[in-house]
Amino acid sequence: LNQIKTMPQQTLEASKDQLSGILAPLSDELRRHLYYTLGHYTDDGHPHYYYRALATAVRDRITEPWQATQERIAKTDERCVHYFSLEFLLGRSLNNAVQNLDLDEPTRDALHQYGVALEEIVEHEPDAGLGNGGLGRLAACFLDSCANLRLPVTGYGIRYEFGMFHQTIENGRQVEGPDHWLRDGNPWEIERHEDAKTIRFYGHTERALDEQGKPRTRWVGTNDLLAIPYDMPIPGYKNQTVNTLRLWKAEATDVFDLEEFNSGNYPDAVVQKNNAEQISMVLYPNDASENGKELRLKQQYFLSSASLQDVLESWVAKHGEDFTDFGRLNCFQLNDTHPASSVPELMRLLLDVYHLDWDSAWKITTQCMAYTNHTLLPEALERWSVALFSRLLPRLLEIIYEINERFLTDVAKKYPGDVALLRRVSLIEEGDQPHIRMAYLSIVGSFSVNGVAHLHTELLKSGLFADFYKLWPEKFNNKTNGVTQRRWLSHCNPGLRNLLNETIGSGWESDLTQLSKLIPFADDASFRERWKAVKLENKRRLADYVKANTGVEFNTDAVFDVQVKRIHEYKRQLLNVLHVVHLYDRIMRGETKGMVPRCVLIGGKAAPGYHVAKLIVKLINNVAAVVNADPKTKGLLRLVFFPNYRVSSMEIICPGTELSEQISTAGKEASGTGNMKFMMNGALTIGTLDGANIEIREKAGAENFFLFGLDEVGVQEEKKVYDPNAIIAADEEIRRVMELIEGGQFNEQEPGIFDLLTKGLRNPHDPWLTIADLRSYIDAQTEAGETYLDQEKWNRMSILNSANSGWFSSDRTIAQYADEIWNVKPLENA
Ligand code: B1N
Repeated sequence: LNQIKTMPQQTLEASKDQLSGILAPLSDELRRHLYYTLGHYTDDGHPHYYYRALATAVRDRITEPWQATQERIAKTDERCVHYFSLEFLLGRSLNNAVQNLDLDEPTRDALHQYGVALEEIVEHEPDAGLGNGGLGRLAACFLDSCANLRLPVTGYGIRYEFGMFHQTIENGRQVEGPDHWLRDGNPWEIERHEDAKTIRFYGHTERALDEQGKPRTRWVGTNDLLAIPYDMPIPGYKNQTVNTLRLWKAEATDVFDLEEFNSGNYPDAVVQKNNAEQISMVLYPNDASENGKELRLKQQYFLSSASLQDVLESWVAKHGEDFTDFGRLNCFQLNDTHPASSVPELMRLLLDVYHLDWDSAWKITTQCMAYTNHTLLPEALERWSVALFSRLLPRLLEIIYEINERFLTDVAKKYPGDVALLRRVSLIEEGDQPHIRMAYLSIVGSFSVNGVAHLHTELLKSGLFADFYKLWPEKFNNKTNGVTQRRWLSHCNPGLRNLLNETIGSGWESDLTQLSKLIPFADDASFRERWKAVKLENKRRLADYVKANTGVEFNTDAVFDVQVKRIHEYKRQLLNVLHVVHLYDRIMRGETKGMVPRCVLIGGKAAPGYHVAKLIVKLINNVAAVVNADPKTKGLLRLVFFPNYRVSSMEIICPGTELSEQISTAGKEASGTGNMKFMMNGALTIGTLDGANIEIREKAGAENFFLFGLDEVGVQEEKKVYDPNAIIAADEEIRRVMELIEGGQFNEQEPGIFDLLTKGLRNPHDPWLTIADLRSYIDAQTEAGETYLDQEKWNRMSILNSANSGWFSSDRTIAQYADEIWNVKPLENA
């Protein structure tokens, strides 16, 4: 190493050239890694070792374009983007890399020598479950699209030792287990100890004059730890571009406290190490809710500080301490308010470390920060207690106070005398225990604020952020979410991929709008047959998967009706269950005329502390047990709760789905992204006018979407008069459904356990208005069922959904971020 370090630049370049010729054909590399890297004889290879060896061989193939891309990014005089997110829900990487590097054939050939199939090997990769749900998966789709579009974008996150918990079901209830995804090592990461950063907590601030006699603030007496970066490659699609996802791991500054160690106090010596490493130990499993824990705030600041230091240090290495162009050449996209401490932290670094004056630092900060909001739910809006903040991050609190003071002074100038306005927009919520409003801090510190679907952005402007919209209308914009078709169509649905390629060519893989070429084929009966055959094959695959994971048989003649997403009251899995109970009731009454056979699958994780969500899981499982055991339902109705739903299970579930359940209370689901995956794969949607459903319906055509329920305005109106008990009493079928559940049909052994749920449904203050939408939902389900009986019609609608899904590619979303927020251009080819 020292030899290389002292080599002159020319020799270094030359040795790189030599290196690039080192790699042998992939099959030799696979053998080499099995034997030399992993120490395994080729014939004792457990499939797990094939996975590791293959992943390593494929990663070697990424190294050169990765290095080349990073060098181009380092050299560019154009703007670069840094995407800050507490979550990146990547799922598996091997197949993605093989596909994007165009290594499918050599990979299969290489595995052939051992008589194993790629499909079998990829199963041995654990999901990188570094996220909760839509927000984390969106970040992963965005990275894929950025690399596909050759944009200079780096992701920054946390390398959680334990990702999203593992869910099992015992006696119908969710049981959480640890997800030790790194146990067998991670071939996709490169540790870069040399780029470690110091992160500080606690302590206090002091003011003193520096050598030039200028007043300076020093943050002293801190508790320090290290952030160690681990880089993961994000390969673009067949374009020689490889971006970086940099994930930080927390470590103690010194592995052992030597004094403690030498004095024989061995256990105490490791305390510091353990405390430090806690910060990146586990992902908080709360989706769309905050929990206010100190460790969570530590995680947030840890990410912000390490990542900002990283960008600033690279800047200084290249430009010296001249920050004139920093704001023009950098953009930080904040994925919700989780990394919002980046605003005061960038100010701190510019003021206290690089000694800029306030106005210059603030100008730079507001030139490069951009904020994406992902939810309107009040329980998810982050507020940190001032007391906690002042203890943990005293210097940042001072800076936040000063931002607030200057901001309120400006507002007062614009709206003299409006004290109520000042109180409303203040970054500090006053009260017994004052809190910092992280969303407001993000808005004030950013040049761009965006929502994630048209309706969501409109509601932000007219509701939650109305005062800020009035102050700065130009900051607000919409970026409707999207998903990557490389994973969510091409990779997960090879049957459909082949049919598409034969029919319209393969251009859709990097330009999804080309799917519109399919529209005329909706009227072609022979094409419809082929479409249906592909779906049938995917349904078989899904049925096998369901059988293997739950023991329940899905009949492929039935309509496959699916709702997979986090379990949350606003997503209304309860509404789905009520409909299943209604179908069961019809079957028991013998009223099955015109009823289409249905297999209903529900999957998702409940936050461990969310009691009602966990009870909903229990209800689904109990209803499933009764329905599936009753001989009368045979051939007509099945219900399963799919355990441990995750990215890799969606890759099998989504292609086999025919009816996509998107049934949230209008105004509550910011966007949804599962809805888009299903649409691409030819499922029809049954849904409310919520989030991106509205845009899905517009693109698909109203006649190709099963709409039901109140819209957002209707929800507001209904809340004034809502009387669920009157609705139940007046509707015979709904009354029967409630009586079945309340009568203990599904909990004979455990009386009363579902009372909380049924009472909630009957409560006039039920915020989710489940009973208000139930009649309309049942009718829309009936219509969907009748449509399914006309297979020609159904398949036509299915083709048109897929053909019109081009808008929902994250390539489109990212192109809009690049043009309208980031102002970045694709990297030139080397
Ligand atoms: O973000 C997705 C949207 O498609 C979904 O509609 C939205 O619910 C989801 C705190 C969240 N919003 N907020 C979160 C996640 C973790 C956490 O700790 C909040 N997730 C969403 C992508 O835009």
